[in-house]
Amino acid sequence: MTEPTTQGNPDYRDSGLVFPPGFTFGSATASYQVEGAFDEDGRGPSTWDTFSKTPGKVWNGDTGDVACDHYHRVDADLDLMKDLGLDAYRFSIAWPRIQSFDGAAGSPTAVVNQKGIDFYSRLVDGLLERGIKPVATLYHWDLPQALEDAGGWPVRATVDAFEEYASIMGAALGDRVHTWTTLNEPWCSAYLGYGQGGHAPGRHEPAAALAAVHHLNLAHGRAVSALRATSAGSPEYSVTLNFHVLRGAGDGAADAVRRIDALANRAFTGPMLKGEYPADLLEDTASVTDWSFVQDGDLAAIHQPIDVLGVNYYSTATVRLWDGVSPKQMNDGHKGAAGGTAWPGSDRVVEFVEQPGPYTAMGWNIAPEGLEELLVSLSEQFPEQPLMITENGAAFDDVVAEDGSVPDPERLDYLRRHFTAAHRAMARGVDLRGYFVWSLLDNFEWGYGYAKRFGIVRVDFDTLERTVKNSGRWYAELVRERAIPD
Ligand code: IFM
Repeated sequence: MTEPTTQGNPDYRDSGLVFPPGFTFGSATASYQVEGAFDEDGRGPSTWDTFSKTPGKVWNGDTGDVACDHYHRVDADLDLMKDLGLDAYRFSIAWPRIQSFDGAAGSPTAVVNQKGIDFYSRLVDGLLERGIKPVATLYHWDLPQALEDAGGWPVRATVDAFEEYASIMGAALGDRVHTWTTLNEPWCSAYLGYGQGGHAPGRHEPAAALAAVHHLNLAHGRAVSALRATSAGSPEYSVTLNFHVLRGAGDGAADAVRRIDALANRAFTGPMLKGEYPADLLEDTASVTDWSFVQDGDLAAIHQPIDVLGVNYYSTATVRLWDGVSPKQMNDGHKGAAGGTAWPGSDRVVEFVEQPGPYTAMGWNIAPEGLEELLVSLSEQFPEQPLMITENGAAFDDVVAEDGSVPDPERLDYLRRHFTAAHRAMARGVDLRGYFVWSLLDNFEWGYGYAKRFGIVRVDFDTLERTVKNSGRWYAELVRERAIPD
């Protein structure tokens, strides 16, 4: 891959660029990553509690038991958001706080936990009091363990349970939430959770991963309908996908890209935005599953109109056809304690090639032009669909200065370049409604535990003290000026 096109381009400038009125500047977190209070006020166990407490699954044995202690520090965190001037806050709801599950494994029965609802109700009210729009995600990976014990996302009953959960949340918060997001990154839930195994529940079952893809798609569609039926206000509806921006290499590059694009991107945009699975996806995976879990009426149920499509973007990937002989490369940014494949049907066909740097602390290549390219491509594929960047940001090894400040020039530069890329996409006609920086706080970064820091606010995990990093100050200035600062 070449150096980012935003560098060395005489027409390029990265400061002073003005965003339109009404553009939403936000920041995001997720329940298991920040809340802590893992066993308080009726919260039951999730798959991530189980997974993180299984030796060898998460770096250093870290868990989300305490995380940023956001559950107890919510008021101070809300004040922090106000100080930063955020227009919107994207958070997720921990399903295991909302329903507790009883009964034998295989047939769990759910009881509503009012204390869990009360927590999110207070959060939403606290946001509104401070003039911050609540953007609520129903599912950011913390599946109640009882539902996993009954089969998890590969079984259809989980979709029924999710629909019920969506109705509960619609009735509880649908009068105040600004935007509902059904799922965060179903690619990770399905393929990393059930195929590759680097995420909870850590299974290595390629056919189950594809069944999970379908049931997550169906859960999205049925949740949109359930939320619409129960929300008393007039919220917007969305889903967040982590798109893979792909480059091809070698002979057959186009085929390698097509295969991974089908699994990673079109497996979700096809049913959600067009009401169909791509024919090539079904062909590529025919040796793994016959897709008989797709029932009559499912595609219509999945294909619900949404107000914004949430786009998560971090880096690009390069793929090529594997020759079947050389040691296989799988540098797809999702290594770790895994063992299975995230690419059912293509794992013996395609390999991922090391990306040229520079890299973030995750080892992900920094490629702002990929964001511009992705936004333009989505807008060409789905011209009527407004877009929202629901995550973009970077982990770096921050150093605290002697005066206690946190200068993080690499993160600041990363954000500047990606905001510039988004602005360029808008100048090319993309209907981009907003941008959420990942993340508000340093937090539990899944398999990497607390070793990777994405926050624009530092969290000292010994004292839980928060310190706005220089990138956070820079972002506050961007939000205030509605233009990219110098
Ligand atoms: O921390 C995650 C988040 O939970 C989902 N999107 C990617 C982020 C960085 O890995």
